[in-house]
Amino acid sequence: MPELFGHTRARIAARHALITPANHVNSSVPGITGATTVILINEALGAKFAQTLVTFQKGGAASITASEVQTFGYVVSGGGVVSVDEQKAKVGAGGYFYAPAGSAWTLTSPKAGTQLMLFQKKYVPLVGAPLPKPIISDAANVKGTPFLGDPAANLQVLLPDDASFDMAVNVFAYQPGGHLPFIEVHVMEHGLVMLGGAGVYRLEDSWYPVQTGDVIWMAPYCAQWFVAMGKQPASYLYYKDVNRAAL
Ligand code: UGY
Ligand code: MN
Repeated sequence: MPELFGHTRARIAARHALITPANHVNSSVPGITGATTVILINEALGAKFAQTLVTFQKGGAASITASEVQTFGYVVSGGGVVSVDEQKAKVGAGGYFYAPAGSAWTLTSPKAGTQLMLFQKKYVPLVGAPLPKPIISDAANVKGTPFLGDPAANLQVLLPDDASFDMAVNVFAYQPGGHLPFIEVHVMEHGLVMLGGAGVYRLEDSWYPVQTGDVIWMAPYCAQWFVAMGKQPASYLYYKDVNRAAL
């Protein structure tokens, strides 16, 4: 989908946004060196979380100190060594980690061009629920399930389905023609990146052609629907807030 000179597929609306790789502008972020960092979604947009893409050069590193912020990181491409507190492991594409609030994390020895997608949110504790524990894992080891029984829409839930967690991150993979079964309208907010393939995303009353690398923000109650198009399967990684009281 080449863009015409002076045109963009990006759209920043009050309750949703689409940002394409052609729109990226880097920020300098404390703790990240030898890398380009693009803050794709944060409070400036109206979101209650941040979604950031880090692309490492050889010799680059991320070293983030403990705070009230929890971090989920997903290796979109390349690989490196991740540590969260005392845990340490090599991760490749599809590898991911979860650093709870109060835990420090690092990514070191990245292959040149490694892309790491981060979802970060201030942790909201729940009385009676223990703090979540650090995780380093791989999406390849997470069993998917047909979404609402549809084998053309496969859902992998990467974090434990447990009340300790106030965020979820999932991978949704669709066969060509596969689609969300209905137009969702819900209180949960989403941040999303297309991992592969292409399709059409409905956001409120607009329909957007989307492809690999595109990022979407959906505010709470943003009407949403997706259909995968083309000859290849399409997949996206997405964040949502979960497990906390309505009031
Ligand atoms: O988990 C979800 O709300 C998911 N079905 N939403 C989405 O894919 N846009
Ligand atoms: Mn949804």
